Parts: sequence; C-alpha cells; structure tokens
Amino acid sequence: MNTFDFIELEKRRQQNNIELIASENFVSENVMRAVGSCLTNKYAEGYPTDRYSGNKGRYYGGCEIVNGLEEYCCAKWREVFSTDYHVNVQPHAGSSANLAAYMSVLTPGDTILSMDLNNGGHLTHGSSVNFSGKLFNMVFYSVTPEGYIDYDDIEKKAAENKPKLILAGASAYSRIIDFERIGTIAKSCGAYFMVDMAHIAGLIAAGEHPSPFGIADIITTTTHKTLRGTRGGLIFCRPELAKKVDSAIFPGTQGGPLMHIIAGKAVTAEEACTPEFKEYIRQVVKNTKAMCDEFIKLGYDIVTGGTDNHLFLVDLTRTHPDLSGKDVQNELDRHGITLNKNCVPGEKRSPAKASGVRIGCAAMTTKGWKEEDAIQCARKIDEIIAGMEKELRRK
Ligand code: DSN
Repeated sequence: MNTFDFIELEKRRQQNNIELIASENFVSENVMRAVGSCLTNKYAEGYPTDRYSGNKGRYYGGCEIVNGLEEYCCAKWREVFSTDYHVNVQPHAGSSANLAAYMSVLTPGDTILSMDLNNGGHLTHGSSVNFSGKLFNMVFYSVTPEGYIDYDDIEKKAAENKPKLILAGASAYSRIIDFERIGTIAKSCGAYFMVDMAHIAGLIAAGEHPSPFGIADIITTTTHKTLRGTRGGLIFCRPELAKKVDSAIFPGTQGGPLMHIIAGKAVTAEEACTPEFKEYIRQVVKNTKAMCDEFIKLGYDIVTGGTDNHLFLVDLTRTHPDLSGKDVQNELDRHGITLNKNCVPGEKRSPAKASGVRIGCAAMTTKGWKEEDAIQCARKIDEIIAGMEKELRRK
C-alpha cells in the first residue's frame, strides 16, 4: 500500500457511504484543483499590504501574485456575507481562528461566558482539556431541559461574572440562535460579543439563519461545513479590531499562510455567492426537517423536538436505554452509514459513549438527496436500531 492506494480507498468510502456527519461535506472539483495547485509551494508570511501603513507587508519576495489572490479572497468573503467587516482569511482551521480571536481582545485569565461542549458547544469554547479552558476563566451558560439555549441564564451569568467576552455558536445545536438577544446582554455588561458560526455559516450566507454581522464584534467560521468548501478558517471583525485580529493571527499564533488553501477559500466564496448555493442550502434545511420529522413519527426523542437548520440530535435515553450513541454509531458504520455519537442534555454517560447521535444532511444534499431520500434513510436507521434491540434481548 502506498499513499495513493489509501487515497483511492478513502475516495471509494466517500462515494459508497451515506454521510451524515453534520460537519462534513463534499467539495467541488474547482476547490480540489485550487488546493492541489502550485500555490502550496509559496511562502508568504505577513499580509498583502501592510494594511495599517500602506507599505507592502510580506516578509518574502515573489508575492505579487499571491498578494492579489489574498485581497481577492477577502473581497469575495465580504460579498458572501454582504458585510464591510474586516476579514482575515489566513486561519488554518476553526480552532486556530478561535485561538487568535480570543488572543486579539483578551489576556490569559480573562473570563469568557460560553456554551459547554456537553450542551452542544465546541472543544475550543472552553473545554478543560483544550487551550481555551486552560488559558481562560470559563463560565458556561446552560440549556433548558428540552435543549434550548437558556437566554435568561446567559443574562444572569453575565451580570454575576462580568465576562470580558460572551461567545455564541455551537457544534450540536439544531435551533435558531438569537444573536440580537445575546448581543444586547454582552453590551449591558461591557463584554465583547463573539460568534463562532462554523456550523451554520452556509445557512447565514444563504439567508436561512439570522446573520450575526452588525451585531457581533468578532465572527469566526470554518469553510468546510455548510459552506461546502476547503478545510480552513476565517475571522471577521469590526474594522476597529482589524489590527488586533491580524496580529493575533500573524505573528501571534501562526507563521506562513497556506496560499493553496486561501485559493480554495476564494473558490468556496465564489461558489457561495451563486443562486445555486442558496438553492442547495434551502434543500439542506428541507431534507433535515423531513428526516427529523420521520424520526419523530417513528417514536424517537429529538433534542428540542425538532430542527431549524442542517442537523438534529436523536436522544436514545428513553426509547433505547440500553444502547449508547457509540453502539449505534458503530453498528451504522457496519451498514455504511456514517454519523457521530453525541452527548444529550442531562447526559449520564461519558462523552466517549454518549446517549445520542447527531445527524446532518449537508453532505447528502450535495450528493443529490431530496426529502424522500432523507425519509427512507431515517427508516433504514430505525430498522438497524430495531435489529440491535432484538440482538440485545436474545443475549
Ligand atoms: N468537530 C467539528 C464538528 O463535528 O462539529 C467541529 O469542529
């Protein structure tokens, strides 16, 4: 086996499996061409211009072409979100975008108010095993027993703890996030308001989720989930924070930018500006709702009782107490259906086992799914879970 044998095997896996991981998607040939291009050879530490003095801002020579590319990429991303916010397209990933966003306005030890990983947040939103939880004083807001963000709890904890930054955004939350309300709370306690829109960025670009632009001070995202682009990160910020954010990326937390990935991000932005992309996102939302409704008809519990976006969480606690999310994930893997286990509100199991599964329809919608395909898949998963129950009873 050599490298290309592995790539071929993974390509076949991706072609044959049903992909329901809510953070994955399939990129276009043009994104592939860009990220596999000669731009991988170029070092370009710094920025296309020294944005703050008007001088050229790269450390290396030979940057005249990549300078144009990076400026173009920034302009396209402002167009995607119809915004005049400053954008930095250099973060290598969502985690590096979040690290730089924090370091741009906070110092270690400052307090951040965010949503816990177990309730649907993200590792970089203050988990004790992540840099965020180690560097900052984290306070977490809760979700209601049904799984909705508890906005009253945000208000209460903001007043009690006077955080320097309030963070909104999630990796396993199926409902609209009220950015207006959290922004108002942040203002009332003098905190920066940051939004990590990684999961829902495609929906925001297509007008299928309210936008945080004009409300949040800093917005981070990845480009590979619902935006359906190359893997990577972006940071947007109010123009007055531009210098802080840029220096937090370089030289603060990263060296040379990945120019081939920046090219991939530019193609992603071009695609996200098209009417076809908006239509794609509308279909993602329809498919997800159809699949979620079918699970409800089949008797399953869904966290919050439904979905407004590209994902939903099936809570197995009441209906299948003897099956963990991990058991279901493993069994579905054996049937060529890929998803991930997920904690549910009030989780009793460890995150390694969990009592729920997260299901997203962004990737399968790229493969052409319509509502009926999503419904059939829900029935297939139900059959597999019923088989697991039967097997348990036999033992
Ligand atoms: N790990 C990703 C997810 O699956 O949501 C977020 O970075």
